[in-house]
Amino acid sequence: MTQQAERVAWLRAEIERHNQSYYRLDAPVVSDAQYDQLMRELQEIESAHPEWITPSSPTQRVGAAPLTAFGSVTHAVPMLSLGNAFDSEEVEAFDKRVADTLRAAGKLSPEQQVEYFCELKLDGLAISLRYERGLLVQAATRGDGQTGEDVTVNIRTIKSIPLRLTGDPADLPEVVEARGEVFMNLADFERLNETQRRRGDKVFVNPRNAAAGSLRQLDPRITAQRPLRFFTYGWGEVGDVQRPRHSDMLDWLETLGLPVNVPEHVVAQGARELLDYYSQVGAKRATLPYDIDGVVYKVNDLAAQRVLGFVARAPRFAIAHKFPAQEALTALLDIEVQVGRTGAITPVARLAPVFVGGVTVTNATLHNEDEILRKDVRIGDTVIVRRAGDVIPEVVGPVLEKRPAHARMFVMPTACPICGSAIEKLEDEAIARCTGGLFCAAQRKQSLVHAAGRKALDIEGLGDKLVEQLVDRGRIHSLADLFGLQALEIAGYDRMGAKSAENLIQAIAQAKKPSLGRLIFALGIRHVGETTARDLAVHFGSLDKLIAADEDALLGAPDVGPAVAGSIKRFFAEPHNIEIVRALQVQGVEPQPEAAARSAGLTGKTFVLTGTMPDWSREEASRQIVAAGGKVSGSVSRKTSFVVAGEDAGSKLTKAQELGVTVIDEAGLKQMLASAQD
Ligand code: D41
Repeated sequence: MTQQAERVAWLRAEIERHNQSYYRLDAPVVSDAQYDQLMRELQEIESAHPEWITPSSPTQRVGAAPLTAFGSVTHAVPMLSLGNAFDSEEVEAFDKRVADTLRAAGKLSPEQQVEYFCELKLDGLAISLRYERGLLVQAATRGDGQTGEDVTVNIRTIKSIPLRLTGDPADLPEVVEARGEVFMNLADFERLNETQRRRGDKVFVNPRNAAAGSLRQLDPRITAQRPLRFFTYGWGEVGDVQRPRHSDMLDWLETLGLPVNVPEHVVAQGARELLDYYSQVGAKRATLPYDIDGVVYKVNDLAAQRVLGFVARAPRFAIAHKFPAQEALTALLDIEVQVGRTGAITPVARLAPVFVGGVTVTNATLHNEDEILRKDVRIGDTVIVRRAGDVIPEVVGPVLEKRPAHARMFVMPTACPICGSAIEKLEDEAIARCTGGLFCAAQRKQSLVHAAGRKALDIEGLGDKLVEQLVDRGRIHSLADLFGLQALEIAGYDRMGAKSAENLIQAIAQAKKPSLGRLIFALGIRHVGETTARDLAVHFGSLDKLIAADEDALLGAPDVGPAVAGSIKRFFAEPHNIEIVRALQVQGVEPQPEAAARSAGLTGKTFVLTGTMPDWSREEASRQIVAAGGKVSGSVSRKTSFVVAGEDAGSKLTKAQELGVTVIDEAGLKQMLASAQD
């Protein structure tokens, strides 16, 4: 070899080594500038000696010339599909089936549990990589499992995928096929969409579509600019390489330089440990840098896998345990507008009912007019609906391929659909507002619902349905009227028996002595949240002093700036609002002094405790939560704010995962309690 050819070989190895440390190990060892320097040098030599360029040179990752179509590839070993389990019973049934079969075949003793290998189920695209004599020669999509598309030139641009396997090709089988998932990290996806938006290019609805779209590019130079990643979870042809377990095979593939998601892998014995893995992964799902749609369990012993075999195209030795789907497709029937407490007009999508995230969704928010335009959502479209955790379902975007000819654009009404007042949109605000104020029944209702809320007067049993009836019947015009209600008159309302009417009147009576902060918050002054309300209560000491405060006095309160001060001033300048305050006093509402030290703490938060915590008994943890204003409940529901899970947490933890309730541990709870005292 000439000196220059040697230099080329060294540069290529060096650059690939840096690609690996950067993209696969997330641990760069050189600066970007040093890396660019090496790359430039290699490019210069290659342009002087084009005959030296090989497909596995790192310079080729920038993308070859565009294709006119993808070729097709027949997989040497078919790419299987995976069966699904949607709940713990199905996982238990899977484990039982596996154990029974293995015991019948004499591969498992009666007292032995089946050993499984647990992986995350990445939400990307399945790809097969073919290496011959250590060099990447072909990459194909899964397709129908038998035949896929040739995406080799695109796959070469993914820097975490080695173009050449580690080690001496003489020690490798002639052919090594690695299978895995191509995906995009969430942060990279956001960044990509940001760029797309800026350039006026197509915005992707989710990382999966972005990964698929990027890989399906006929122009690899575009793919090269897309932040794709890869994790190996299986293999096809591997010559005569034999290892006893799935985990050993992945270890081997990793030694060849293929990316394997080692930190997330767990070996488990029996169904119980599979469900533990599911719970643990569910608990940290939101903190993972990429989307997953479940976990995968695989019988670890490869001889046992062979005994189990396949049904149709799916192996009997593996199953995907899916998280409740957070996205679904449905028809957008109409877009209506809702009027909020402060008059904010929110467009709401009326949807054909669809099951997503564990519940049936018929409405989803579209946030505001600009958002509808930006997403290009039209009435009649098939849309993607997302429901993550306990947040309000939202319309992610339309499926353009399915847009019918009659799809029509949304037009923001110019008058409030409830009170007929003008709808206004200020220059610098995205939100349109009804100008009707408390003249608008919708705003009146929302204000009452707000005032009755947990963080305000906390009137149990006074929800939006009841408020709706009270306002529609003209029984209540303002917050003060609430305190004049009689049990008898509401006992006949929808869903109101004599007993619940009694309870409600009692709850209203109890609300006559709120802390001053809660009362201020209940008034619903714009920009005055619960913390500001409490600060104002502590600072001014009485409602009359707050009402009398001029701008300067308001600005003297903690964390009150011009926007908040102006808003308070305007609120009390409105005679109608002063009337409400006076009427409240007439009804006997007496705010109690705000204890300075008391903080909102965990008020309004409900906790469920499960498992054994390292330091605290459950009783001690309960005591701490209640002391900080929180509630402790025995069972998990959608209303649960947090599940505190210790060692050996069981079904409550699983339930929390299924409902998307946030799970924390004792340390997390302690942290929350500490910050609640600030
Ligand atoms: O992460 C994944 N999406 C994933 C997919 C995974 N971790 N393991 C998988 N294992 C298999 C078998 C057991 C058949 C080798 C899979 C898939 N298959 C798969 N992906 C798409 C179809 C099948």
